[in-house]
Amino acid sequence: MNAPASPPDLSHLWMPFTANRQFKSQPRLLARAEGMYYTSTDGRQILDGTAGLWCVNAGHCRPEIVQAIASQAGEMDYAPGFQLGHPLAFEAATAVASFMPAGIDRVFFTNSGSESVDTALKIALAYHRARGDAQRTRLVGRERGYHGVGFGGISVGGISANRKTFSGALLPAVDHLPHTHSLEHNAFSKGQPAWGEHLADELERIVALHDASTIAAVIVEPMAGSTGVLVPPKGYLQRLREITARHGILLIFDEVITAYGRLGSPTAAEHFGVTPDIITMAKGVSNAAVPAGAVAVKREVHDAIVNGVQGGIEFFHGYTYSAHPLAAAAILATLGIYRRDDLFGRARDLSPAFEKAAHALQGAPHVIDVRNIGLVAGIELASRPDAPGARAAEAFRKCFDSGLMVRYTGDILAVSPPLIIDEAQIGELFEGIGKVLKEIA
Ligand code: PXG
Ligand code: PLP
Repeated sequence: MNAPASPPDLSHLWMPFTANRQFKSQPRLLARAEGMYYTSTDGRQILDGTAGLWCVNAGHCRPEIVQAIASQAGEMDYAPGFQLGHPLAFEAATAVASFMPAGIDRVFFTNSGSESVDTALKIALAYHRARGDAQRTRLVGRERGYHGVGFGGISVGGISANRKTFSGALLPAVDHLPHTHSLEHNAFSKGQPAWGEHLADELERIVALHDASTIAAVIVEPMAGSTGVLVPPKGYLQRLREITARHGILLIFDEVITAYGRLGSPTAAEHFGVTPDIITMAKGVSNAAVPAGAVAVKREVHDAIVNGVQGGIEFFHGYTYSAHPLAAAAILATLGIYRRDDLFGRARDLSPAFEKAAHALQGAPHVIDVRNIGLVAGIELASRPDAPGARAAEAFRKCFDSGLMVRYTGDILAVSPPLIIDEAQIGELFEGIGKVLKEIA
Protein backbone atom coordinates (compact mmCIF):
# COMPACT_ATOMS: atom_id res chain seq x y z
CA MET A 1 0.00 0.00 0.00
CA ASN A 2 1.31 3.45 -0.86
CA ALA A 3 1.39 6.37 1.52
CA PRO A 4 -1.82 8.40 1.51
CA ALA A 5 -1.67 11.29 -0.93
CA SER A 6 -2.61 13.87 1.69
CA PRO A 7 -1.50 13.68 5.32
CA PRO A 8 -4.21 12.93 7.91
CA ASP A 9 -5.71 15.57 10.19
CA LEU A 10 -3.41 15.48 13.22
CA SER A 11 -5.48 17.65 15.53
CA HIS A 12 -7.79 15.13 17.21
CA LEU A 13 -5.31 12.58 18.47
CA TRP A 14 -3.85 13.45 21.86
CA MET A 15 -0.58 11.58 21.67
CA PRO A 16 0.86 9.68 24.65
CA PHE A 17 4.18 10.79 26.20
CA THR A 18 4.73 13.14 23.28
CA ALA A 19 5.36 16.84 22.87
CA ASN A 20 2.13 17.14 20.89
CA ARG A 21 2.56 20.66 19.53
CA GLN A 22 6.13 20.06 18.45
CA PHE A 23 5.33 16.68 16.92
CA LYS A 24 2.40 18.01 14.94
CA SER A 25 4.53 20.80 13.54
CA GLN A 26 7.04 18.21 12.29
CA PRO A 27 5.36 14.80 12.24
CA ARG A 28 7.21 11.52 11.82
CA LEU A 29 4.75 8.90 10.60
CA LEU A 30 5.29 5.19 10.10
CA ALA A 31 3.36 3.25 7.52
CA ARG A 32 4.64 -0.30 7.37
CA ALA A 33 6.92 -2.73 9.12
CA GLU A 34 8.63 -5.99 8.25
CA GLY A 35 11.43 -7.85 9.97
CA MET A 36 14.03 -5.35 11.16
CA TYR A 37 12.60 -2.36 9.28
CA TYR A 38 9.89 0.25 9.40
CA THR A 39 8.87 2.20 6.31
CA SER A 40 7.88 5.82 6.92
CA THR A 41 4.95 7.43 5.14
CA ASP A 42 7.45 9.23 2.93
CA GLY A 43 8.74 5.85 1.82
CA ARG A 44 12.03 5.66 3.73
CA GLN A 45 13.36 2.42 5.26
CA ILE A 46 14.19 2.78 8.95
CA LEU A 47 16.24 0.19 10.82
CA ASP A 48 14.39 -0.60 14.04
CA GLY A 49 16.99 -0.21 16.78
CA THR A 50 14.42 -0.34 19.57
CA ALA A 51 12.04 -3.19 18.72
CA GLY A 52 9.30 -0.58 18.53
CA LEU A 53 9.05 0.40 22.20
CA TRP A 54 11.08 -2.58 23.46
CA CYS A 55 8.34 -4.95 22.42
CA VAL A 56 8.75 -6.46 18.95
CA ASN A 57 11.35 -9.01 20.00
CA ALA A 58 10.73 -11.45 17.12
CA GLY A 59 10.80 -8.71 14.46
CA HIS A 60 7.87 -7.16 12.64
CA CYS A 61 4.88 -8.78 10.98
CA ARG A 62 5.93 -12.37 11.47
CA PRO A 63 3.62 -14.35 9.17
CA GLU A 64 2.80 -17.00 11.81
CA ILE A 65 1.60 -14.33 14.24
CA VAL A 66 -0.32 -12.44 11.57
CA GLN A 67 -1.99 -15.66 10.51
CA ALA A 68 -2.85 -16.71 14.08
CA ILE A 69 -4.49 -13.37 14.80
CA ALA A 70 -6.37 -13.28 11.50
CA SER A 71 -7.77 -16.76 11.82
CA GLN A 72 -8.77 -16.24 15.46
CA ALA A 73 -10.53 -12.98 14.54
CA GLY A 74 -12.63 -14.94 12.06
CA GLU A 75 -13.25 -17.86 14.41
CA MET A 76 -14.20 -16.15 17.67
CA ASP A 77 -13.56 -12.44 18.05
CA TYR A 78 -14.24 -12.18 21.75
CA ALA A 79 -15.20 -14.36 24.67
CA PRO A 80 -16.05 -13.10 28.18
CA GLY A 81 -13.36 -14.03 30.67
CA PHE A 82 -15.45 -13.64 33.81
CA GLN A 83 -17.21 -16.90 34.73
CA LEU A 84 -16.51 -18.21 31.22
CA GLY A 85 -13.39 -19.28 29.44
CA HIS A 86 -12.01 -20.33 26.09
CA PRO A 87 -9.37 -22.98 25.46
CA LEU A 88 -6.78 -20.64 23.98
CA ALA A 89 -6.66 -18.62 27.21
CA PHE A 90 -5.61 -21.71 29.17
CA GLU A 91 -3.14 -22.74 26.49
CA ALA A 92 -1.60 -19.28 26.50
CA ALA A 93 -1.24 -19.40 30.31
CA THR A 94 0.47 -22.79 30.06
CA ALA A 95 2.81 -21.45 27.38
CA VAL A 96 3.69 -18.38 29.46
CA ALA A 97 4.34 -20.56 32.52
CA SER A 98 6.74 -22.69 30.48
CA PHE A 99 9.01 -19.66 30.04
CA MET A 100 9.02 -18.70 33.72
CA PRO A 101 11.40 -19.90 36.44
CA ALA A 102 10.34 -23.16 38.08
CA GLY A 103 7.47 -22.67 40.51
CA ILE A 104 6.25 -19.37 39.01
CA ASP A 105 3.50 -20.97 37.01
CA ARG A 106 0.16 -19.34 37.75
CA VAL A 107 -0.71 -16.68 35.20
CA PHE A 108 -3.14 -13.73 35.29
CA PHE A 109 -3.69 -11.93 31.97
CA THR A 110 -3.83 -8.17 31.44
CA ASN A 111 -3.54 -5.90 28.39
CA SER A 112 -0.42 -3.91 29.19
CA GLY A 113 2.52 -3.48 31.48
CA SER A 114 0.72 -0.85 33.51
CA GLU A 115 -2.15 -3.23 34.17
CA SER A 116 0.29 -6.01 35.00
CA VAL A 117 1.93 -3.82 37.62
CA ASP A 118 -1.36 -2.81 39.25
CA THR A 119 -2.43 -6.46 39.19
CA ALA A 120 0.82 -7.60 40.82
CA LEU A 121 0.56 -5.01 43.59
CA LYS A 122 -3.01 -6.11 44.30
CA ILE A 123 -1.97 -9.76 44.35
CA ALA A 124 0.69 -8.90 46.94
CA LEU A 125 -1.87 -7.22 49.20
CA ALA A 126 -4.39 -10.04 48.71
CA TYR A 127 -1.74 -12.64 49.52
CA HIS A 128 -0.87 -11.17 52.89
CA ARG A 129 -4.52 -10.58 53.74
CA ALA A 130 -5.40 -14.18 52.84
CA ARG A 131 -2.71 -15.34 55.24
CA GLY A 132 -4.02 -13.18 58.08
CA ASP A 133 -1.35 -10.52 57.58
CA ALA A 134 -3.71 -7.73 56.49
CA GLN A 135 -1.52 -5.05 58.07
CA ARG A 136 1.14 -5.68 55.41
CA THR A 137 0.12 -2.91 53.03
CA ARG A 138 3.27 -0.87 52.50
CA LEU A 139 4.90 -1.06 49.07
CA VAL A 140 8.50 -0.33 48.23
CA GLY A 141 9.63 0.82 44.79
CA ARG A 142 12.84 2.45 43.64
CA GLU A 143 14.03 5.82 42.41
CA ARG A 144 14.20 5.92 38.61
CA GLY A 145 11.85 2.93 38.46
CA TYR A 146 9.24 2.86 35.71
CA HIS A 147 6.20 0.74 36.38
CA GLY A 148 3.76 2.16 33.89
CA VAL A 149 1.17 4.85 34.41
CA GLY A 150 -1.59 3.40 36.58
CA PHE A 151 -1.94 5.02 40.01
CA GLY A 152 -0.26 1.98 41.56
CA GLY A 153 2.55 2.06 39.03
CA ILE A 154 3.33 5.76 39.40
CA SER A 155 3.16 5.47 43.18
CA VAL A 156 5.90 2.84 43.32
CA GLY A 157 7.61 4.36 40.28
CA GLY A 158 10.46 6.77 40.72
CA ILE A 159 10.15 9.31 37.92
CA SER A 160 9.23 12.69 39.26
CA ALA A 161 7.78 14.00 35.99
CA ASN A 162 5.29 11.11 36.00
CA ARG A 163 4.32 11.71 39.63
CA LYS A 164 4.26 15.39 40.47
CA THR A 165 0.99 16.33 38.76
CA PHE A 166 -0.75 13.47 40.54
CA SER A 167 1.11 13.64 43.83
CA GLY A 168 -2.01 14.31 45.88
CA ALA A 169 -3.58 11.07 44.73
CA LEU A 170 -0.72 8.56 44.95
CA LEU A 171 -0.94 5.45 47.13
CA PRO A 172 -0.39 6.48 50.73
CA ALA A 173 2.15 3.94 52.03
CA VAL A 174 5.07 3.75 49.64
CA ASP A 175 8.82 4.01 50.13
CA HIS A 176 11.58 4.07 47.55
CA LEU A 177 14.97 2.43 47.46
CA PRO A 178 17.80 4.51 45.99
CA HIS A 179 18.53 3.90 42.32
CA THR A 180 21.75 2.15 41.40
CA HIS A 181 23.09 4.48 38.71
CA SER A 182 26.54 5.93 39.31
CA LEU A 183 28.75 7.35 36.60
CA GLU A 184 31.40 8.05 39.20
CA HIS A 185 31.80 4.37 40.05
CA ASN A 186 30.49 2.50 37.04
CA ALA A 187 30.96 4.50 33.82
CA PHE A 188 31.66 2.32 30.76
CA SER A 189 30.86 -0.92 32.57
CA LYS A 190 30.31 -3.94 30.38
CA GLY A 191 27.48 -6.06 31.69
CA GLN A 192 26.79 -5.85 35.40
CA PRO A 193 28.74 -3.07 37.13
CA ALA A 194 30.96 -3.97 40.05
CA TRP A 195 29.87 -1.18 42.39
CA GLY A 196 26.52 -0.87 44.13
CA GLU A 197 25.52 -4.14 45.77
CA HIS A 198 25.34 -2.38 49.15
CA LEU A 199 22.50 -0.15 47.87
CA ALA A 200 20.16 -3.09 48.45
CA ASP A 201 20.86 -2.72 52.17
CA GLU A 202 18.76 0.44 52.13
CA LEU A 203 15.85 -1.97 52.30
CA GLU A 204 16.97 -2.90 55.81
CA ARG A 205 16.64 0.76 56.82
CA ILE A 206 13.11 0.91 55.43
CA VAL A 207 12.28 -2.30 57.28
CA ALA A 208 13.79 -0.93 60.48
CA LEU A 209 11.75 2.26 60.14
CA HIS A 210 8.34 0.72 59.45
CA ASP A 211 8.78 -2.83 60.73
CA ALA A 212 8.63 -5.77 58.33
CA SER A 213 5.12 -6.61 59.54
CA THR A 214 3.77 -3.57 57.66
CA ILE A 215 5.51 -4.19 54.32
CA ALA A 216 3.78 -6.17 51.57
CA ALA A 217 6.17 -6.10 48.63
CA VAL A 218 9.22 -4.67 46.95
CA ILE A 219 8.94 -4.02 43.22
CA VAL A 220 11.94 -3.37 40.97
CA GLU A 221 12.86 -3.73 37.35
CA PRO A 222 15.73 -6.24 37.39
CA MET A 223 17.23 -4.01 34.70
CA ALA A 224 15.67 -0.56 34.56
CA GLY A 225 15.04 0.09 30.87
CA SER A 226 12.94 3.18 30.59
CA THR A 227 15.07 5.50 32.68
CA GLY A 228 18.18 4.81 30.69
CA VAL A 229 19.35 1.19 30.86
CA LEU A 230 20.44 0.80 34.47
CA VAL A 231 22.02 -2.62 34.78
CA PRO A 232 21.89 -4.09 38.31
CA PRO A 233 25.22 -4.12 40.13
CA LYS A 234 26.71 -7.54 40.78
CA GLY A 235 25.11 -9.13 43.84
CA TYR A 236 22.44 -6.44 44.20
CA LEU A 237 19.39 -8.50 43.21
CA GLN A 238 20.63 -11.46 45.23
CA ARG A 239 20.85 -9.20 48.27
CA LEU A 240 17.34 -7.81 47.70
CA ARG A 241 16.06 -11.36 47.47
CA GLU A 242 17.80 -12.36 50.67
CA ILE A 243 16.43 -9.40 52.62
CA THR A 244 12.87 -9.70 51.33
CA ALA A 245 12.78 -13.45 52.01
CA ARG A 246 14.10 -12.98 55.53
CA HIS A 247 11.33 -10.50 56.32
CA GLY A 248 8.43 -12.25 54.60
CA ILE A 249 8.17 -9.47 52.00
CA LEU A 250 7.19 -10.44 48.46
CA LEU A 251 9.65 -9.56 45.71
CA ILE A 252 8.13 -8.48 42.39
CA PHE A 253 10.30 -8.28 39.29
CA ASP A 254 8.80 -5.96 36.72
CA GLU A 255 9.96 -7.73 33.57
CA VAL A 256 7.84 -5.83 31.08
CA ILE A 257 11.03 -5.07 29.14
CA THR A 258 13.35 -7.85 30.27
CA ALA A 259 11.11 -10.91 29.82
CA TYR A 260 11.33 -12.79 26.50
CA GLY A 261 14.93 -12.55 25.59
CA ARG A 262 16.15 -8.99 25.99
CA LEU A 263 19.02 -10.23 28.19
CA GLY A 264 19.45 -13.49 26.28
CA SER A 265 17.27 -15.54 28.64
CA PRO A 266 13.52 -16.06 28.97
CA THR A 267 13.48 -13.81 32.04
CA ALA A 268 15.93 -11.56 33.86
CA ALA A 269 15.17 -13.70 36.90
CA GLU A 270 16.70 -16.68 35.15
CA HIS A 271 19.50 -14.59 33.70
CA PHE A 272 20.59 -13.28 37.10
CA GLY A 273 19.74 -16.48 38.96
CA VAL A 274 17.38 -14.69 41.35
CA THR A 275 13.83 -15.94 41.70
CA PRO A 276 11.22 -13.39 42.74
CA ASP A 277 7.68 -14.22 43.91
CA ILE A 278 5.87 -12.43 41.10
CA ILE A 279 6.91 -11.47 37.56
CA THR A 280 5.08 -8.85 35.51
CA MET A 281 5.31 -8.88 31.74
CA ALA A 282 3.77 -7.37 28.57
CA LYS A 283 5.42 -6.20 25.33
CA GLY A 284 7.39 -9.23 24.09
CA VAL A 285 4.80 -11.72 25.35
CA SER A 286 2.72 -11.06 22.21
CA ASN A 287 5.49 -9.48 20.13
CA ALA A 288 3.23 -6.41 20.51
CA ALA A 289 1.06 -7.65 17.67
CA VAL A 290 -1.98 -7.46 19.96
CA PRO A 291 -1.85 -5.54 23.25
CA ALA A 292 -1.24 -8.11 25.99
CA GLY A 293 0.30 -8.46 29.40
CA ALA A 294 0.48 -11.01 32.17
CA VAL A 295 1.48 -11.57 35.75
CA ALA A 296 3.17 -14.85 36.62
CA VAL A 297 2.88 -15.82 40.25
CA LYS A 298 4.56 -18.36 42.48
CA ARG A 299 2.25 -21.25 43.09
CA GLU A 300 2.21 -20.72 46.89
CA VAL A 301 1.18 -17.10 46.43
CA HIS A 302 -1.64 -18.08 44.07
CA ASP A 303 -2.74 -20.93 46.32
CA ALA A 304 -2.81 -18.77 49.44
CA ILE A 305 -5.31 -16.50 47.72
CA VAL A 306 -7.31 -18.99 45.67
CA ASN A 307 -7.49 -21.68 48.35
CA GLY A 308 -7.81 -19.13 51.12
CA VAL A 309 -11.52 -18.44 50.82
CA GLN A 310 -14.51 -20.68 51.42
CA GLY A 311 -16.28 -20.14 48.10
CA GLY A 312 -17.10 -17.49 45.54
CA ILE A 313 -14.72 -15.18 43.74
CA GLU A 314 -11.30 -15.35 45.37
CA PHE A 315 -9.70 -12.24 43.86
CA PHE A 316 -11.81 -9.21 42.98
CA HIS A 317 -9.87 -8.09 39.96
CA GLY A 318 -9.88 -8.57 36.19
CA TYR A 319 -10.17 -6.85 32.83
CA THR A 320 -12.82 -7.13 30.13
CA TYR A 321 -9.98 -8.10 27.85
CA SER A 322 -7.99 -10.41 30.14
CA ALA A 323 -6.90 -13.25 27.82
CA HIS A 324 -8.68 -11.73 24.82
CA PRO A 325 -8.81 -14.40 22.10
CA LEU A 326 -6.69 -12.34 19.69
CA ALA A 327 -4.11 -11.75 22.42
CA ALA A 328 -4.08 -15.43 23.36
CA ALA A 329 -3.58 -16.36 19.70
CA ALA A 330 -0.77 -13.82 19.33
CA ILE A 331 0.90 -15.01 22.54
CA LEU A 332 0.85 -18.66 21.46
CA ALA A 333 2.24 -17.86 18.01
CA THR A 334 4.90 -15.54 19.46
CA LEU A 335 6.10 -17.95 22.12
CA GLY A 336 6.18 -20.67 19.48
CA ILE A 337 8.58 -18.59 17.38
CA TYR A 338 10.81 -17.76 20.35
CA ARG A 339 11.15 -21.45 21.11
CA ARG A 340 11.43 -22.78 17.57
CA ASP A 341 13.98 -20.18 16.43
CA ASP A 342 15.79 -20.11 19.80
CA LEU A 343 15.73 -16.33 19.63
CA PHE A 344 16.95 -15.94 23.20
CA GLY A 345 19.97 -18.10 22.37
CA ARG A 346 20.50 -15.90 19.34
CA ALA A 347 20.38 -12.78 21.53
CA ARG A 348 22.92 -14.37 23.87
CA ASP A 349 25.22 -15.31 20.98
CA LEU A 350 25.03 -11.82 19.48
CA SER A 351 25.57 -9.97 22.74
CA PRO A 352 29.41 -9.94 22.62
CA ALA A 353 29.34 -8.32 19.15
CA PHE A 354 26.62 -5.95 20.34
CA GLU A 355 28.70 -5.01 23.40
CA LYS A 356 31.76 -4.39 21.27
CA ALA A 357 29.87 -2.21 18.80
CA ALA A 358 28.22 -0.22 21.60
CA HIS A 359 31.46 0.38 23.48
CA ALA A 360 33.15 1.51 20.28
CA LEU A 361 31.21 4.74 20.96
CA GLN A 362 33.44 5.44 23.97
CA GLY A 363 35.37 8.50 22.86
CA ALA A 364 32.69 9.67 20.41
CA PRO A 365 31.61 13.30 20.91
CA HIS A 366 29.42 13.95 24.00
CA VAL A 367 29.49 10.33 25.20
CA ILE A 368 30.01 10.09 28.98
CA ASP A 369 28.94 6.49 29.45
CA VAL A 370 28.10 3.33 27.54
CA ARG A 371 26.48 0.44 29.38
CA ASN A 372 25.02 -2.78 28.07
CA ILE A 373 23.68 -6.21 28.80
CA GLY A 374 22.22 -8.78 26.42
CA LEU A 375 20.78 -6.88 23.45
CA VAL A 376 20.31 -3.56 25.19
CA ALA A 377 22.65 -0.62 25.47
CA GLY A 378 22.45 2.85 26.99
CA ILE A 379 24.60 5.66 25.66
CA GLU A 380 24.66 8.60 28.01
CA LEU A 381 25.49 12.02 26.58
CA ALA A 382 26.71 15.08 28.42
CA SER A 383 23.77 17.47 28.77
CA ARG A 384 23.87 20.91 27.26
CA PRO A 385 24.27 23.26 30.22
CA ASP A 386 21.00 25.10 29.71
CA ALA A 387 18.93 22.36 28.11
CA PRO A 388 18.92 18.87 29.62
CA GLY A 389 17.61 16.31 27.16
CA ALA A 390 18.01 18.52 24.10
CA ARG A 391 21.15 16.85 22.81
CA ALA A 392 19.69 13.33 22.91
CA ALA A 393 16.45 14.62 21.38
CA GLU A 394 18.41 16.07 18.48
CA ALA A 395 20.38 12.84 18.11
CA PHE A 396 17.11 10.89 18.03
CA ARG A 397 15.67 13.12 15.29
CA LYS A 398 18.85 13.00 13.22
CA CYS A 399 19.04 9.23 13.58
CA PHE A 400 15.45 8.94 12.40
CA ASP A 401 16.16 11.19 9.43
CA SER A 402 19.14 9.03 8.54
CA GLY A 403 17.13 5.82 8.74
CA LEU A 404 17.74 4.59 12.30
CA MET A 405 15.23 4.27 15.10
CA VAL A 406 16.64 4.78 18.61
CA ARG A 407 15.00 5.88 21.90
CA TYR A 408 16.01 8.63 24.24
CA THR A 409 15.21 9.53 27.80
CA GLY A 410 16.80 12.61 29.26
CA ASP A 411 20.22 12.64 27.59
CA ILE A 412 20.48 8.88 27.34
CA LEU A 413 20.05 7.04 24.05
CA ALA A 414 18.72 3.50 24.37
CA VAL A 415 19.21 0.76 21.81
CA SER A 416 17.24 -2.50 22.09
CA PRO A 417 16.69 -4.07 18.68
CA PRO A 418 14.54 -7.05 17.76
CA LEU A 419 16.40 -10.26 18.60
CA ILE A 420 16.52 -11.16 14.89
CA ILE A 421 19.08 -8.42 14.22
CA ASP A 422 22.30 -9.56 12.51
CA GLU A 423 25.89 -8.46 13.02
CA ALA A 424 25.93 -6.19 9.96
CA GLN A 425 22.82 -4.39 11.23
CA ILE A 426 24.37 -4.05 14.70
CA GLY A 427 27.33 -2.34 13.03
CA GLU A 428 25.04 -0.10 11.00
CA LEU A 429 23.14 0.91 14.11
CA PHE A 430 26.07 1.95 16.30
CA GLU A 431 28.11 3.40 13.45
CA GLY A 432 25.06 5.42 12.45
CA ILE A 433 24.73 6.76 15.99
CA GLY A 434 28.45 7.59 16.03
CA LYS A 435 28.07 9.54 12.79
CA VAL A 436 25.11 11.51 14.15
CA LEU A 437 27.00 12.34 17.36
CA LYS A 438 29.74 13.92 15.25
CA GLU A 439 27.17 16.09 13.49
CA ILE A 440 25.50 17.60 16.53
CA ALA A 441 26.76 20.30 18.84
N1 PXG B 1 6.89 -1.69 33.59
C1 PXG B 1 8.03 -1.55 32.91
C2 PXG B 1 9.31 -2.09 33.48
C3 PXG B 1 8.02 -0.95 31.64
O1 PXG B 1 9.17 -0.81 30.96
C4 PXG B 1 5.63 -0.65 31.88
C5 PXG B 1 5.72 -1.26 33.12
C6 PXG B 1 4.31 -0.19 31.39
O2 PXG B 1 3.89 -0.93 30.29
P1 PXG B 1 2.75 -0.34 29.31
O3 PXG B 1 2.47 -1.49 28.41
O4 PXG B 1 1.58 0.03 30.16
O5 PXG B 1 3.35 0.86 28.61
C7 PXG B 1 6.80 -0.49 31.11
C8 PXG B 1 6.71 0.17 29.77
C9 PXG B 1 10.69 3.75 26.78
C10 PXG B 1 9.34 3.13 27.02
O6 PXG B 1 10.91 4.34 25.74
C11 PXG B 1 9.22 2.19 27.99
C12 PXG B 1 7.97 1.64 28.27
C13 PXG B 1 6.86 2.05 27.55
C14 PXG B 1 6.99 2.99 26.55
C15 PXG B 1 8.24 3.56 26.28
O7 PXG B 1 11.58 3.60 27.59
N2 PXG B 1 7.91 0.70 29.27
N1 PLP C 1 -15.43 1.68 33.13
C1 PLP C 1 -16.67 1.17 32.94
C2 PLP C 1 -17.85 2.09 32.99
C3 PLP C 1 -16.82 -0.20 32.69
O1 PLP C 1 -18.04 -0.73 32.53
C4 PLP C 1 -15.64 -1.03 32.64
C5 PLP C 1 -15.75 -2.46 32.37
O2 PLP C 1 -16.81 -3.06 32.31
C6 PLP C 1 -14.40 -0.46 32.86
C7 PLP C 1 -14.31 0.91 33.10
C8 PLP C 1 -13.15 -1.29 32.84
O3 PLP C 1 -12.79 -1.65 31.56
P1 PLP C 1 -11.75 -2.84 31.29
O4 PLP C 1 -12.37 -4.07 31.87
O5 PLP C 1 -11.59 -2.90 29.79
O6 PLP C 1 -10.47 -2.46 32.00
